[in-house]
Amino acid sequence: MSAKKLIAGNWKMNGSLAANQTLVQALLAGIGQPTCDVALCAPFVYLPQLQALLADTSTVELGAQDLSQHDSGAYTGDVSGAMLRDFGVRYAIVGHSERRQYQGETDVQVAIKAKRALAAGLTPIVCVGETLREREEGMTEFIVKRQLSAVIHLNGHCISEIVVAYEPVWAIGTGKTATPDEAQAVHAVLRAQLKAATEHADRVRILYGGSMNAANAAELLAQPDIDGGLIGGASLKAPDFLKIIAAAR
Ligand code: 3PY
Repeated sequence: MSAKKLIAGNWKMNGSLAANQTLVQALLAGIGQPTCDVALCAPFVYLPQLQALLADTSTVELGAQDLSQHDSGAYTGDVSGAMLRDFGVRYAIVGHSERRQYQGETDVQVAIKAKRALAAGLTPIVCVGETLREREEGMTEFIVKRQLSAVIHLNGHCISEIVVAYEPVWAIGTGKTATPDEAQAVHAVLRAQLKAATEHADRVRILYGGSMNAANAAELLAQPDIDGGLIGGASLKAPDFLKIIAAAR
């Protein structure tokens, strides 16, 4: 178990200038001195707005939801790690299942993105997770290990600098959540894989994502290998997100 938990909101493609301001102000008004690290992963276009809204606090850090696998050049529409750093971004989600599914991102691309993030001074939040069919076929361990293994292979000794997020695809946006035991079992597999790769595996935070909410957070976060959460829908509601942050001791 790593020292300090991390609760990161994944806003996905949600928000507006007005809604973001209301949400961030409500979060800052209620957050106090959290015992965990907190981050908001917002759409690229809103990062400057969030940077300004969070300028007077160090309690909430900024995250992006993706970054380019390239450094710079003729890649229309891409945003590089260095550009994100320019806006005070600390984290970048890579390999979210929605990107693997809708943008066809492969394990190798995800591993390259993690490498680019590290090189730019960002902490990649590397998502892994199995589909319902894979779970039913008993493939969960094989799938998550294959996804993480690509990242370990390319990032070598830097692997202790990443954050991992276990997000069962069947629990994303469906309201279904892995039980604490189911989640812990997969987190233990990931921890063991990290241990085989680095002596610093205990400091790698392994987040649970996939419909974590105010009602189930405490039980999930009490598991020995669950070091935080990557929160979808519940991160868009200040009272719910604040309850999850409070549950992360
Ligand atoms: C969810 O909770 O739905 C997520 O995808 C978090 O990243």
